[in-house]
Amino acid sequence: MDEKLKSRKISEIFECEEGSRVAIRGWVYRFRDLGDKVFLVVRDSSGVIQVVFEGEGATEARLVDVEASVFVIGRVRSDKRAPGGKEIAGEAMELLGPSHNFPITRDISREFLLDVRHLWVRSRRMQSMMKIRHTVFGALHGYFRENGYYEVHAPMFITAAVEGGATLFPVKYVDGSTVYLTQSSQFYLEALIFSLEKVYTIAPSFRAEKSRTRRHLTEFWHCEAEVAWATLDDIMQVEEDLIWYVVQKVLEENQDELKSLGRRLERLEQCKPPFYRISYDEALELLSMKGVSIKWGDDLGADEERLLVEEFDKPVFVHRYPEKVKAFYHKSDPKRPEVTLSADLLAPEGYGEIIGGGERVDNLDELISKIKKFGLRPEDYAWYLDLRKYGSVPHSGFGLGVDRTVMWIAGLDHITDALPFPRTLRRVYP
Ligand code: NSS
Repeated sequence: MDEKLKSRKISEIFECEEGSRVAIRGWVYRFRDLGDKVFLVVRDSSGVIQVVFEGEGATEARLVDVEASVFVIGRVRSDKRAPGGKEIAGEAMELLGPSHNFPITRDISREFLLDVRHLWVRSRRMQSMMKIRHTVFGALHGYFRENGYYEVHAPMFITAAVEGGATLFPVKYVDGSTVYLTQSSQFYLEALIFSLEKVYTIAPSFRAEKSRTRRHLTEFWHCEAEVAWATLDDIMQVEEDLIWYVVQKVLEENQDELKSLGRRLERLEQCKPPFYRISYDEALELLSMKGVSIKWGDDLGADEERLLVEEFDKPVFVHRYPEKVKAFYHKSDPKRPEVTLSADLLAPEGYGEIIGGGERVDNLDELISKIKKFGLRPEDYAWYLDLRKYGSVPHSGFGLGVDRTVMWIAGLDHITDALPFPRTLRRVYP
């Protein structure tokens, strides 16, 4: 083999002049032996290209199988029939890592593809999703850093529930005590605004979700922000700016991936702020016009959210949920104490909630009475209560489910398709 010929990314080969001698390395995506000719479709992280071996050269090429890794040398040739209009006329091939009976063939049932996820991540679909996911994470960091937020980190081991005890994951700690995996970094972010004022974090959160749905993981990526002095209106503004920033970045950087996933770009292009804002009461009215009656005070589930978002062509905030459906830390609306200064952001096209947030209780006595009202013990929240004893300020924040956001932006059917190695009720492998 010609050691001096440096291998190039497959995407670069399409830019090369016809007749250029090139080398690539990658994996065999498809393989076809027509006797006198052997066709290999080779893929790398940047794309796929067809390589055709004839005569002598075909002997070595015949040894490969799907997903073998190869080093190929050949000349660039234009061919209208080849995907991308160019192919490589193969001259030499080195088999680097053989592959036999790659298990993903015809059986592509959901469960099977989850069992072999460590191999399915090589697929075009997963590669496109992961490239979009990469852009989403980068854009989240980009937005916050451009807008004066400090990135902070909170612990994963915690001692008291943020989002209710039902979904807490107990862990036996080194000293024999029981601690829990965090459901949200919110309380730590609240502590940090007294130092840095505007903070954010992107970290895993854990919930022992007992039900199997299209949108629940037991371990998900949570992007949370907290802002000193901010009101509910201020924080909704931040959320819509952030979402639009992320959507624009994906539209700029991932056209090919969106198209390969069959995503309709115009549905994303129209997600320009301002987003719609409706109150919980208005949401109930809308639902009742659609023939669904929800008792005032009950939460909106996935089905109700799906019905609601049918009415909107871009994301919609539902604000001022009743006190009892939102966690204890939500501040009551002074004009209507039975509702909270909370808002969920629902994504269009049936996706539903991707963000939950709002204004926090900042008064000590009010917080203690809310904790008790929810059947919790103030002593479990001692340090959190301290934040209301020393220079308390009004503040608001939110948590965005990154996997759900990727699911919506990429137009996926199931949250487990929005990350490479999902964790759900029944799955912790591979
Ligand atoms: O429960 S949340 O609605 N809110 C909180 O955890 C707040 N403590 C966040 C904050 O204000 N700092 O969760 C926020 C988002 C929610 O809208 C979903 O998009 C996502 O987190 N989320 C999930 N994604 C995937 N799987 C599960 N189980 C899940 N639970 C919440």
